Amino acid sequence: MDRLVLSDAPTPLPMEEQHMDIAQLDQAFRVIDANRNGFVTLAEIRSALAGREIPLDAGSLDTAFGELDKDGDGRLTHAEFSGFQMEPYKSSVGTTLAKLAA
Ligand SMILES: [Ca+2]
Ligand SMILES: [Ca+2]
Repeated sequence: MDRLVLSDAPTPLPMEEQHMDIAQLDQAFRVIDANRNGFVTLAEIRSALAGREIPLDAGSLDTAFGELDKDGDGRLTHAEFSGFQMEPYKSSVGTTLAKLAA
């Protein structure tokens, strides 16, 4: 078997704030997806926040969830969930959800 040479591995990206948000939301998705089926529901988000006693305006969450659920199946894929890193969702609830990664 040939040995892989990793001499041309890409250099890591600088740790900018934007990348931190993406990494945190990524981790938050895994925390929220309690049954690990690859989707997060509104109930899972509420449960995760309640479990950590993180306050979040329910109306803002409902609105953001509904708008990010592009196919309207009542659950967010990882791709749909990543919309929380963009405005206006980032300011309304995305930053709060990222706290679940801590
Ligand atoms: Ca789930
Ligand atoms: Ca969906």
